[in-house]
Amino acid sequence: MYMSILSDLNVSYPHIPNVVLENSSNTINPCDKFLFRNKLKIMKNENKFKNSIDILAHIGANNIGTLYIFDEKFLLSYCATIRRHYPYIRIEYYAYNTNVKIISLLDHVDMVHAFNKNIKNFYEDVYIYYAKKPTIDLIKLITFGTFDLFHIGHKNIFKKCLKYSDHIICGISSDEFTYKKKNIIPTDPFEIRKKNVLNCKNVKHVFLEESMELKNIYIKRYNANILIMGDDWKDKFDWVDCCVIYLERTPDISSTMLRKLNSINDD
Ligand code: C2G
Repeated sequence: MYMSILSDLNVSYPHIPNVVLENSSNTINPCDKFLFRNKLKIMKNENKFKNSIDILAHIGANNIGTLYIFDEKFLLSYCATIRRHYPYIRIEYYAYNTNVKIISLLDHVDMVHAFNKNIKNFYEDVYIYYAKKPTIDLIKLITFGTFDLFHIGHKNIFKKCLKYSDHIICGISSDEFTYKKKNIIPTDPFEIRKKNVLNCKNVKHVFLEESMELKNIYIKRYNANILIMGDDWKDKFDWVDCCVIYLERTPDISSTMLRKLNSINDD
């Protein structure tokens, strides 16, 4: 019966790749990370998908095992359908406001990340009946950098992070790690770089970043659920175990430029 509905759909929706038929009928197993290891981010008002068939086809065709949903309308429209067709997909919802209509759909969600305590308490209200209660925590954002000769580009990336979280954790590269990355020793000692970063709004904690590969350990240690970097690192951290967002870099300013200027002035 199920197959016939889809085959009928095939007639009117030729762009549905067969893989969807297979996946749906073969019960996708998310722990088979090899197969469904890809992640999909649904940011606010992206409207990437016209209807549920579109999104179902996309999930199947791209082996999507994890969905990070920031768009409330998307959750309201498609969450139940996605869960029905892909029972094992992992769904994480980033809640930036409270919405009663959302509550009945949270049974289909594995994790709710709330922007602040007020929103967290709203979805944790004891009077809400959940058939399958999602884990509910706060959005914690992690970012990384050398932050040498602190400049407007660094300041801007922290400002842009405020849209996503009011709890920012920052890993600042050690001198050794910076030398490994860039073949230079930072001009500013770690304590100065730390002080400059801690001066930024909502930076709650700074730690020493010692290697590129330790990112999942840092993410786990600080319960981070969003990693943000400038787009000079685009796609470089898609392997980590949380949602990754790349933000536009501030043009025409860098520590390298300032270092060159300093050396010219010294001459
Ligand atoms: N940045 C920016 N605009 C600039 C310069 C930097 O948005 N004009 C951002 C970078 O994209 C990065 C952050 O500021 O997200 C810190 O930049 P760097 O200090 O140059 O960091 P980097 O040495 O690239 O270290 O594990 C990742 C590394 O630690 C990143």
